[in-house]
Amino acid sequence: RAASVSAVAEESSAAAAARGRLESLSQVAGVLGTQWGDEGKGKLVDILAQRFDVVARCQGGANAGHTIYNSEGKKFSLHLVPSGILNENTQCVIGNGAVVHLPGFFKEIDGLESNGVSCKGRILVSDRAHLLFDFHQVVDGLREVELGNSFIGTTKRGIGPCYSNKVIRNGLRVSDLRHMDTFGAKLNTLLKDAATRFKGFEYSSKTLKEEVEKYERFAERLGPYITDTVHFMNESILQKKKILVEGGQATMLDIDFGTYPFVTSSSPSAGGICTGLGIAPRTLGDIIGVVKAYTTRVGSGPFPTELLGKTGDLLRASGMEFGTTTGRPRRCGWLDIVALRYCCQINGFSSLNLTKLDVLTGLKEIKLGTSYCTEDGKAIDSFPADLDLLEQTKVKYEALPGWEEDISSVRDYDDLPETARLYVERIEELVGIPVHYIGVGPGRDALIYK
Ligand code: 2SA
Ligand code: GDP
Ligand code: MG
Repeated sequence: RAASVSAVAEESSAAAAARGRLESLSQVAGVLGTQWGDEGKGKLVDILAQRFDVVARCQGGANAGHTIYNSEGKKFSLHLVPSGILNENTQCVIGNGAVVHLPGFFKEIDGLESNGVSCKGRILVSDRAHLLFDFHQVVDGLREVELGNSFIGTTKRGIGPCYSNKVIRNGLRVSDLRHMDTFGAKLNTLLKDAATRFKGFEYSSKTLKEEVEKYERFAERLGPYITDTVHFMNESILQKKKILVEGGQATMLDIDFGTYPFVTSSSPSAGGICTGLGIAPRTLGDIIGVVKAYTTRVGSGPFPTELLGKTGDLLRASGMEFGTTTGRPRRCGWLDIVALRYCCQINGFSSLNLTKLDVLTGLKEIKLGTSYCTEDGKAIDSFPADLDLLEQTKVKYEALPGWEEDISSVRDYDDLPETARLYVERIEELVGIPVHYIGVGPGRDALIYK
């Protein structure tokens, strides 16, 4: 009896910690990636969505892959649909800063609906969001081939080419679906450009006609989803609704702050929340940075703490590090504190969610990359913009002791092995931001509230 009483007490202290954390979150909050993506943003958004009225995506497109599990343990891989969708009271928004591939969007919705997740009336798509066409995906692939050995390693979801059209100002937006009379001519301009630019790209008036007809059908189907989401978001704020913003990718893949040109074409950092949703900086409250307990990267580009040997393979296998969208194996390495500090400066996180701590179980020693220096030992004070310098960077590591215990069912911070707590607290100390959430498994319940 004493044991069961203490089990109840233990359970309630974890539940109380969870309630405290969830209740204290600001009216408008954000969840952003801090590394090179796939930190586990979707899982946190899905959990926090219980307490939010609106979950909004502000950038990126179907390049994102957010894996979440419902309370029965059923797995969902989301790409464009926000990770609040499993919580039936949450309204989901795809903001103006996102790029929308309608065939993929409807496929995702059909998949969710056939798995019992109702999407009707629950997803609003910005009339200002840009349309991403199949041809953008073809061009994405052609650009990668053209780059030869310097390829970026994109997801080939057409992201760069679609944002290029947005920035060069000839893209088509969701609101263009209301003007099908001029849609074909505008699309023709884009296709003509692509055919002029790429030898391998061909199209005919027949394919254009078929594409326009397809979009006429999409226009009808999308009608009920199309919304002035800038107005919706701002009205929701005035009505005191709780809004959670879900970032895709991460700061180290940011078009401005990432390891350019090995980046995505949008702003996955805090600034992207305002530009991608049309809400004012002053409305933002808590911004939670999601940090994997080690680092992964998919695609090309510098990765100073990458582990090319056995330990990297071990992390990939135990962390199941394969792309959610493309299935590509992810490169693995130690946690890079220099890059994380840089990311924290840019985003001003209120707290961190350290994820996948369970994956480190069994390692004798865990390393943290704490500083960079040049080949001749000169200290590098900030995260370099210069890729040549970054490629030659030497990382100095601090080694911490590991733990053997299975931590996947721990829910109370104090029940973690001492060395696991030491690891968490050393990260907090090095970056100066508290860790409020710790992931110890992929499931919804596998979260410690600290
Ligand atoms: P893109 O397709 O133009 O955005 O690619 C440019 C770079 O951005 C990286 N990128 C990503 N990195 C990690 N995860 C992403 N989503 C998927 C996932 C990736 C996958 O959740 O696993 O399945 O491969 C994502 N999306 C873009 C990309 O690798 C390029 O380095
Ligand atoms: P996102 O793009 O940031 O949402 O992350 P992904 O979904 O692409 O990749 C994260 C992967 O790790 C997914 O398969 C998650 O189910 C899984 N995951 C998330 N948090 C944890 C955790 O704490 N432990 C373990 N073992 N897996 C986790
Ligand atoms: Mg992902």
